[in-house]
Amino acid sequence: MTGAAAEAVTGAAAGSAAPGTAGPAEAPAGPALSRLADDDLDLLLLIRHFELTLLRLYGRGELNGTTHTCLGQEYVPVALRPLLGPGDFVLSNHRGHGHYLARFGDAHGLLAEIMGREGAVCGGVGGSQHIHRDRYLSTGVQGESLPVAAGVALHLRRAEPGALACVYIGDGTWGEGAVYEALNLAALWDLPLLVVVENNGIAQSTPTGAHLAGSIAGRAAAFGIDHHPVVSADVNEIRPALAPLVARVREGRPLVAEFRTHRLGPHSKGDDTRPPAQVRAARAHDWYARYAHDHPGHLHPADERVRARVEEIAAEVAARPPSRWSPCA
Ligand SMILES: Cc1ncc(C[n+]2csc(CCOP(=O)(O)OP(=O)(O)O)c2C)c(N)n1
Ligand SMILES: [Mg+2]
Repeated sequence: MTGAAAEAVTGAAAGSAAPGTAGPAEAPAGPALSRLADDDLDLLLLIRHFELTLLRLYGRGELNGTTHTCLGQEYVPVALRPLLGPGDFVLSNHRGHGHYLARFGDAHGLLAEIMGREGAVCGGVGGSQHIHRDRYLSTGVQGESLPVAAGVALHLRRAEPGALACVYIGDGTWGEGAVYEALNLAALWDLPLLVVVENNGIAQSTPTGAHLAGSIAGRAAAFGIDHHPVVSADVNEIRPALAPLVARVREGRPLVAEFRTHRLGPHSKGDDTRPPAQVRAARAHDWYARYAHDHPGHLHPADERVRARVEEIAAEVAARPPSRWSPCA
């Protein structure tokens, strides 16, 4: 995604048009959002401004490699955050910055990792997609994480009962056969496995309807695994609904929690193949635009504060020397 595309998303958030983009968002879609706790709003905004900052840095040629932002999907890991404890494992994917920030709040370490600067969480060799820290692991290889998560869950069931493995996958990842081997074993062995599906209706450039026969609910049902659909973007609704189900996962009842969400930006940096009307429709679901509409007095001061903080972090990290990696570190 280019800097212009970052502006497009920013413009969408502010409800204004940006040149050469899909134009302004439609009127906010969905029911009114409830007022968030300050820490939830701050975390949502941290993820939002972190992602927007990345896109601006790419636009200015200050980052290498690729990146996939979770713009529009930030509320998923924020809703899950207090439901997961330090003894749980989180396995993330190519679109994982929000997952990491919800777990650790460590924008410095992640940005340093992506920019290859001192203080990088993986010494700068993991980049955007391959992060390992404590009980957190991400991979850019679709579907790779689910069998690993099942193995981790088996270990936890035996060695640390009450802990769980949480794995984030997208709708497109249901095309990987390894997903089904893992679900089969999770069901057979009563594994404490929480599969969080961020179904944003598209896999790179392929709409879900063109790559997924049947439904994710039906596929979970085929293994006798519980399926919980989430259509809301309201953290205060999602979290209490999920809490008892996550408690059951800890007792060895695997769960697929499917969030129907919306990708605001392109797949990665400049590769949005969606027609403009589809992009506008996705923007209309943006929690940020909706929250600005429903709670302007809460959003705007927090937004300014977090935006300034992320800018400071970006300037500070960019000024650091390059990261060094040592296999012995
Ligand atoms: C095994 C494998 N095949 C292909 C890719 C290239 N790829 C990266 S993300 C992606 C689409 C993923 O779609 P989805 O699971 O819906 O996640 P989303 O990007 O929508 O968050 C593809 C095809 C990959 N990373 N790994
Ligand atoms: Mg997808």
